[in-house]
Amino acid sequence: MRPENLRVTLPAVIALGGNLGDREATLRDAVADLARTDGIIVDAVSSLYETDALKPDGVDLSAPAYLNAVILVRSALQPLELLDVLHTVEKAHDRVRVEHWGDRTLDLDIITFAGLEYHDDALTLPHPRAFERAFVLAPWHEIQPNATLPGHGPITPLLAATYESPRLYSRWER
Ligand code: A4P
Ligand code: MG
Repeated sequence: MRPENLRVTLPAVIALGGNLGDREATLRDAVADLARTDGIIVDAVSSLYETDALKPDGVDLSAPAYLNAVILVRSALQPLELLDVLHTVEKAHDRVRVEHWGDRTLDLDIITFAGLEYHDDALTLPHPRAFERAFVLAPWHEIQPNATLPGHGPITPLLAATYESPRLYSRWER
């Protein structure tokens, strides 16, 4: 590699979810979009898990079920730049924002970034609801069982404390 191409990267965990359209194709395309983005290296991809839709009032079995996955990346981008990339990829997959926690083709969230604890209007790190979400913790645990969530500790007991059981939908094949 040429010296000018060396870039410092930091580890981040990204969660993917969607419950509209061809969910599997959308998630696979989104991972491919991120993997070819300059400044993002995808190190690991979890299996896809099917999960009941969580709405502000609780699990909604009348809503289409989600597929969820988690990826481990190294990012040469700053956290807000990474968030911009995620929003661009969401838009490319016809994400529309109508209802809070509403049905969507694609949601991309930064779960952790280099162990940072940070909050402003655009970004909260770690993701404020990740600690209690089986649809984040189960796929994350599959690919990084010793991970810890800043402010909350190891993810193994966090996952054990959740009520929902994500169902293995399909394994990741490149
Ligand atoms: N934002 C702040 N911090 C972050 C972060 N760490 N990562 C801001 C990503 N975004 C972050 O998000 C609203 C704003 O959050 C963004 O503009 C960004 O600046 P959004 O994607 O526009 O809206 P949202 O996703 O509907 O809202 P929210 O509150 O982020 O929802 P969640 O917590 O992402 O939950 N049920 C199942 N089974 N599986 C799911 O994946 N997802 C949700 C959405 C609800 N129910 C689900 C699932
Ligand atoms: Mg979101």
